Amino acid sequence: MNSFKICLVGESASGKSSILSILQNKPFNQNISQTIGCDYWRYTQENKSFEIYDTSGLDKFKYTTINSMKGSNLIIICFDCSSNKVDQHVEKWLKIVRTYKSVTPIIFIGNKIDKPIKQESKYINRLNQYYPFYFTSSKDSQKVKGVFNEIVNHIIQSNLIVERVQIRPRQDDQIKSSWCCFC
Ligand SMILES: Nc1nc2c(ncn2[C@@H]2O[C@H](COP(=O)(O)OP(=O)(O)O)[C@@H](O)[C@H]2O)c(=O)[nH]1
Ligand SMILES: [Mg+2]
Repeated sequence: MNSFKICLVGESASGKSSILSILQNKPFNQNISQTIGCDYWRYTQENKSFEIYDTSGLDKFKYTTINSMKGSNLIIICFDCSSNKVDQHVEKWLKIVRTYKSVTPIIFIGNKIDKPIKQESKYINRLNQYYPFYFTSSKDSQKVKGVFNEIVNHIIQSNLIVERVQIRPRQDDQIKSSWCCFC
């Protein structure tokens, strides 16, 4: 497989678009504009092509976000480490992703490590036993690129990638009916 689709999801303002723009060699921007629907960027590295989908965490774009996860080889759930609602946000997005992408590998990026962390999260420590976690700050471009390279190498080398699968809700893990399936 030479083409990989990676989808960035997570709460609004967690820094998804900032991470993507750092990967595009743009400088950190405190006033970065909000993602409308979904953005897309494609790059090639060592004969492999990567498509990165940057989604919106806003409720009004929820259908676009769910639809953007379709066909992903990897889903990255991004969260703001400095938020005092970090557990709620991570739980919410994990539930959404597991509902619609039951077999796609999931990894987490905790962003904004340049800011003070409110308190250590037991919930995240527990999740860390089951999912890979990476931590970064969009203010540190080397760190963002390093983390992304690690993720890409990790997923390719460890055969974590599964074939692209259709969005299908898990029977045992339905969430609110307002989240729609685009099978
Ligand atoms: N301090 C700090 N601010 C960040 C970081 N990443 C993003 N931001 C800021 O957080 C806000 C939301 O970022 P954005 O990338 O639009 O988040 P998105 O909604 O998840 O795409 C913007 O003001 C960014 O400049 C970070 O690592 N550290
Ligand atoms: Mg955005």
